[in-house]
Amino acid sequence: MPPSSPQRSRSRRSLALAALFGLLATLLLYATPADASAALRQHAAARGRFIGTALATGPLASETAYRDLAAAEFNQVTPENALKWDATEPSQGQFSFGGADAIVSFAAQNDQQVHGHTLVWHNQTPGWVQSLGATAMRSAMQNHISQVVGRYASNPAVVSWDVVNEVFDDNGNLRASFWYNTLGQSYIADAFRAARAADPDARLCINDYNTEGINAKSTALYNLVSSLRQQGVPVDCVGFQSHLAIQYGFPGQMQQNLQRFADLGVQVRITELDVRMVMPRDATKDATQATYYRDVVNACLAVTACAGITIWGFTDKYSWVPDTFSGQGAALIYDQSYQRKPAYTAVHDALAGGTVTDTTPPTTPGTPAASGVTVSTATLTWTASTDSGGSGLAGYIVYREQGATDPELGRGTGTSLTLTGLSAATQYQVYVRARDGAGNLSPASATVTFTTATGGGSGGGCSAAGTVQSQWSTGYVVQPVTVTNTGTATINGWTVTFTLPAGHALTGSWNATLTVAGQTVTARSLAYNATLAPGATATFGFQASRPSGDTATPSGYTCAS
Ligand code: G2I
Repeated sequence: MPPSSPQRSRSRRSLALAALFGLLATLLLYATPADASAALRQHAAARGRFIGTALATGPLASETAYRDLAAAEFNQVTPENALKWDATEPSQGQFSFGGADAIVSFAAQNDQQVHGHTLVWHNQTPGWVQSLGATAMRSAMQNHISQVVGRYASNPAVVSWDVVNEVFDDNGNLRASFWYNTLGQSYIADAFRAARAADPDARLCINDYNTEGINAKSTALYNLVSSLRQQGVPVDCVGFQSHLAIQYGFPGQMQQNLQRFADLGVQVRITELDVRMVMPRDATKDATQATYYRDVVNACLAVTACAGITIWGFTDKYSWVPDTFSGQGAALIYDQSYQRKPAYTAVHDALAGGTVTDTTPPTTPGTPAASGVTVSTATLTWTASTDSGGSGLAGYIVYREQGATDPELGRGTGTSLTLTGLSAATQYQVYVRARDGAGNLSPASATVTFTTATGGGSGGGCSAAGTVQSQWSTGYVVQPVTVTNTGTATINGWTVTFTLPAGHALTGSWNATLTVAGQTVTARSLAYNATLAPGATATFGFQASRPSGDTATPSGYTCAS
């Protein structure tokens, strides 16, 4: 470029500014000449994603360097602590939004979207909430959500919320928090409904850690999200915290895990990324850390429904890690002196990378043909789709045509699939959609209709029994309902029916798909627990509400296979 060009003279002016304004102008320089050195937010925006940081109110108020980098590099922010219950409602009905407002107005000034973290959590919640009885606790939760979400409902900067945070233990059981112990599982659905009522336009997320890879905890989360959505609970998004450590390895199958959630129809996002190490830092650890950052960004970029990545802070000067994990730290992308680390470059280069996002869906699969229809199974075969978008054909999903939401009946990678767990003597109208590696779904194929055989086949047979695990005046949890193959042949799918007393309503279920017609509940096996050898058992559970004072519980558990 000739020295006299306008571009160059703008650059000279930037240099002059640098002398005057120090760091701010240095950032301008970085942003001026070439795309390759643009800020993280510019590259992220070009990929249709956000790159964010958690913000702490202290340094935001007191440090220019902190503010300038936060503004220059990120197009999304999450208040690290300022929107938690202990900050916003320290005593009942006394709300304080000073810290949160400061972050929201900073974000608005800098064209950044805000993610609200977090409405219902077992940490950083004042003692007064924890000691309430069930009725008072439920209404305190609903009021808190209504006030906090309501305050920002008309603010265009605030676009999403962590409605519930960390509801699972690592083994996949629901965490025995004071919320769960007092209210049962129903607090989760109630929290989402309250948030939707307070801001119908906000995106509502469930957030957790150690759910990045495919494991027991992420599978429990997957089942919960699937079941909540089937019940019409407004869960729009799943957050994967991603507090990683180089000494523990990278989560297994992260991209596939994000994709399976995306296939439920939710947005996914990386919400609290950091990668810690055992101190002291060295170049080898920094390099390994950089690959973790790169791989997380690439996993998100490979999944169309992944909205973006929030890093849990940006400078090692301010990080929760050393306070929590003694002897560990250096988890972020800038060091304590605001110098970029290899992890910064890794995030930058991954966001700037040349991989073109595939937005082209595969072609429509052929009309499926049904064969081998039994009491509970049927085999479908269809002609293949093709994919030209670059990510390649990843497989097919079979859906049941049912109206507003069509449940998934199974998925596979080939052009034939045996459906299991079907109900006896039932008509099914099904269709197939192809899926590519980026999660794009093809149009639906034409449908095929078949009817399963009548039950009671040779050697078949199963029984079911339900145990009330806990109950309170207005509800109960039945766990487990144990399904036993009492026959002499393997069964491929079971259906349990039972009677719900009048006035009772299901509020949650797990490990089976439950539907209600009048007072009859039908629970169908899922792909992973449909097959039972003779004598083998599977379990599922559910929760229901009932009128106060009613002590009845469900009865008449009957199993068919
Ligand atoms: O623990 C890491 C994160 C896990 N997921 C949920 C996040 O909300 C959580 O964030 C951390 C914050 O980064 C810390 O800053 O949550 C911690 C508490 O649960 C936060 O630490 C607290 C300290 O424990 C308090 O002593 C301190 O007063 O931060 C408070 C405000 O600085």
